[in-house]
Amino acid sequence: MSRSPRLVAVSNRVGPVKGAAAAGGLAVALVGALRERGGIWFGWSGRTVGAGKARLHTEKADGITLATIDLSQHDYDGYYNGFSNNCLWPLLHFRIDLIKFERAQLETYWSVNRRFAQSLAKLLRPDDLVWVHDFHLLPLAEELRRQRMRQRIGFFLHTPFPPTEILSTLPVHESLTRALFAYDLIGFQTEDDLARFRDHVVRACGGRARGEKVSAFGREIRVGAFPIGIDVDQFKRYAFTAPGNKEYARMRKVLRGRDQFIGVDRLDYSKGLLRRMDAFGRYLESHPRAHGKVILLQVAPVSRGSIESYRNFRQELDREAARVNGRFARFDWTPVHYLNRALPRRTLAGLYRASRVGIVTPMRDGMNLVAMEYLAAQDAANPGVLVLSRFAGAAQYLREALLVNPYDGEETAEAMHLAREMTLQERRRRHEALMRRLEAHNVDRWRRDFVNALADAPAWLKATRKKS
Ligand code: ADQ
Repeated sequence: MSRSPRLVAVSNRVGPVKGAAAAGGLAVALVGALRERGGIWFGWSGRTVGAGKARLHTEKADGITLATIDLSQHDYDGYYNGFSNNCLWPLLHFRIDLIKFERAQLETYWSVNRRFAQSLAKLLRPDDLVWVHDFHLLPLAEELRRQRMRQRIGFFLHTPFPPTEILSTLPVHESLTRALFAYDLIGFQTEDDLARFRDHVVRACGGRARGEKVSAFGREIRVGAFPIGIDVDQFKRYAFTAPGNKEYARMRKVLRGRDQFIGVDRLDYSKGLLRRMDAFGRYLESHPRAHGKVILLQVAPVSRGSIESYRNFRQELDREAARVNGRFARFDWTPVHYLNRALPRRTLAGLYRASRVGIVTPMRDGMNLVAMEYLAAQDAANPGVLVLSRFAGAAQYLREALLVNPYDGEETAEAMHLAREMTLQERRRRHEALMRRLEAHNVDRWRRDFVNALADAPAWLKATRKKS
């Protein structure tokens, strides 16, 4: 048994342990870290039950304890669909126009966080390191402190952090920011997100920010940028061994020499799918020689389908894809292939590999793992080209991609053209540089850097005493 402190990961959903590799990104990273330290993964069970019937379940899998609690339908609606996805998600992606703020939902959000804290507190040991993930759980540390928990607690935000002017539109921004100061370490995806957090603390909360130390509300905490990455070797393997290899060969056969552009995104308005369709239409408009020779494969599984803004968005996208096809299709060529389905990761890897261009054009994104997966799946001897939005966190690291402003349809269309025409030499030069960056920022480094920084953060009691 390792002598280092035990790690306790907390996220809205608890991912599979056995099939973690298949589930991808976060599950792989967390399971690796939890196995190393014999830890607990805590979160919602994914089940909704009658009010008063919620239970804590624990099970062991591969040396990791999975601890989950149920939620009532009312709690799920208020906490998950309501405040998390109808208010915080658009806010964090700079979409004030889509925010639906309801005090009753905020209360449910907070009470679910309290319930999480009460159940989790019973499982914690004094020297555990607690690592909380994402915007569903902003007040969790504050609620754990109420339960007299003194452990080191870190928080990682997977989404962007918005400018203070946007955040301040949320009526309760101050109590949420105050709650963040119950953590000992807060991690962001990029330096820009970190800078916006610092700015918010100074300008909206009267706090101070000096390097990695930020203070406000009578407490000093540590902050940092910890860019998430992927397991590069694993994804390469997926693309070049069965069944990914087989999917690749099958796709090539189906394509019959045509070039494929690929987009893979949850069906979410932040991913820029509407403007991407429009840009592809513009590309076809201005490059008639591409007709019959290029297709756009857009894989977009339905996400958060019970929320109205998502349903509306899906209808608009259906219309936009149909518009481009209606305008340009011929009896022997359909330019847009559009699937609303999740695919196994190995299949995805084969499809990425078979695609000449990867199109990743979110309007705003915390990082974007698809951009990295596309690169890792390329054949280094004859790689495809990544077209990447400047507003994805990944653009701060993947500088050799063709960077575009997704609000500029003409620029995006032109990048599609440049990507398809790029010489082999140029493609290889860019791909080589990008792979070096991917390897430097792989997912192991992300979780090691975060967990080490959390272990080094001053303990709760010490930090509080110093202030008083
Ligand atoms: P997401 O918004 O979900 O993640 P992203 O980073 O692109 O966005 O990750 C999506 C993952 O889902 C990828 O691993 C991708 O392969 C997978 N996926 C997408 N479509 C799929 C399909 N049709 N079938 C199977 N798998 C599919 C949030 C933030 C991001 C941040 C990540 C990680 O919004 O900004 O990069 O967390 O921190």
